[in-house]
Amino acid sequence: MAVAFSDIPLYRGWGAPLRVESDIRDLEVAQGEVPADLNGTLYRCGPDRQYPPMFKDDVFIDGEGMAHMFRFDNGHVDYRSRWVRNERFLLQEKARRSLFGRYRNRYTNDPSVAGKSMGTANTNAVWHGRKLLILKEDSLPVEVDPDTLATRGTWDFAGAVKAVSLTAHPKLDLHRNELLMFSYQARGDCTRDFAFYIADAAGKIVHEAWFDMPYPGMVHDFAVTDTHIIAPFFPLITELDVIKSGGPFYRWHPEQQSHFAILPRRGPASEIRWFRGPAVSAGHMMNAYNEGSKVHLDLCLYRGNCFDFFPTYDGSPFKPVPPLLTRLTFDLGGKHDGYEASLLSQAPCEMPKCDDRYVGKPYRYGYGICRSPTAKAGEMGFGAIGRFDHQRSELAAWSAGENCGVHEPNFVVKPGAPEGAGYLIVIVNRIAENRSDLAVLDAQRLSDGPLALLKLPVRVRSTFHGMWVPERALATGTYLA
Ligand code: V55
Ligand code: FE
Repeated sequence: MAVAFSDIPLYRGWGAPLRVESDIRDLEVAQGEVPADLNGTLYRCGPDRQYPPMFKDDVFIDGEGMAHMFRFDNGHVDYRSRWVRNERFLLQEKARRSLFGRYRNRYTNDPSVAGKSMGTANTNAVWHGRKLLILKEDSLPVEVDPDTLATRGTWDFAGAVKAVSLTAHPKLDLHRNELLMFSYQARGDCTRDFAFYIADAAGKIVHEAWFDMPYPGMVHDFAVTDTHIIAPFFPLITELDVIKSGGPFYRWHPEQQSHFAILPRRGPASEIRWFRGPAVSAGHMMNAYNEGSKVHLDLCLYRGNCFDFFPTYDGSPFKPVPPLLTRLTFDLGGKHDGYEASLLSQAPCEMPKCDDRYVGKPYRYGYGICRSPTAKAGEMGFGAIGRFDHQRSELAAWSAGENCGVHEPNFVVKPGAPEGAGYLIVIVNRIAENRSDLAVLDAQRLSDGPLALLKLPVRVRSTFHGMWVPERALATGTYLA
């Protein structure tokens, strides 16, 4: 069977499968200078189609994982990308075609791969416990070599994780050197099990708590405060009869409620407080923190379904809604199960981040991809990097330019520096030129433009998430001194 991708918008232009692994020593410095104190590695991960999908309309989040790294070494930057060679990749490589069907729907797979992992390892990368883990929420992490990106294999935390999957959005507590993680549908497709895990600095599982979700939905991200974790449940729901008949893994159920479980970080599931509200959704959380008995959760909230490719259960049409940075406030001291919502900015934004030292703490600055200030009315135009100043309710932004896109920005902590003093590193899509740049921005002076712009001769197909790992953290396994 000849390898040919269908000519649909998903695979045209910037979306065209790349399928190339790159090694570039010494990226060209097109503008400015790489800061001398920037030594370490930016790891990123995204989807790229290994072979044409079995169902041509399959969703873009189902591409096989490609890991990318930019290593900064005394003003030099080297780039490398590698496929994540997990079980699915190797099976398909041998067969020279796709063997896995619709996104997460094992009932649509080729019979030859019955019982094999569908994991695509395409969403995020985290360095913890001296391991670089590539993550996808439908399966267990895959360990790769932090210098070469060579795949080492699946990691189940030395057998301690019994859940069948782990989130692609764990939270790193840089102060306690802990990795906080969860699994949803943790005993398999359509199960209501939620499992929360904490791994210590050595990567040993030191705490777990299991509880039932209100429905077997999608839990893409969660949030932590210094004392609690917040697990959100939005009504994008998996239904066994639907997937058995070859349908989508999730359908939007606006007639259901949103639920939030708040429990002490090390507490048993019996200490959960539940809060409820109307059907909303969110992919990503910016941060959360405590204020007395209150818990604040800042997230990019869609007042409706955030995924146009997961249909409404009753066939009613998708209604696009913008992601708006919103603060939800839950009162653990009160008796009712509602919460308050307040808008933090009018500007749509996604891929929210904060200074990693402030995860779970009161914080002033958040970052993300936002609508370019130069975007024309009516167009979404997510081509800018923004810094939200919650204290002054101000948004500072840098737009990458006309017909350019930006990936999630990663914050570089300057040890000992006050909150927000550091760099943001961002991959830029130069769409007209079909190639990418890497921009280094001063996080406190975004509108001045990049301190350094590194030029790639190739396209870095859009990535979802990643992290900056300082050289010191790669050597010691810990982040703060
Ligand atoms: C999301 C992303 C995924 C996924 C499920 O952004 C949800 C939300 C990158 O893959 O599998
Ligand atoms: Fe995500």
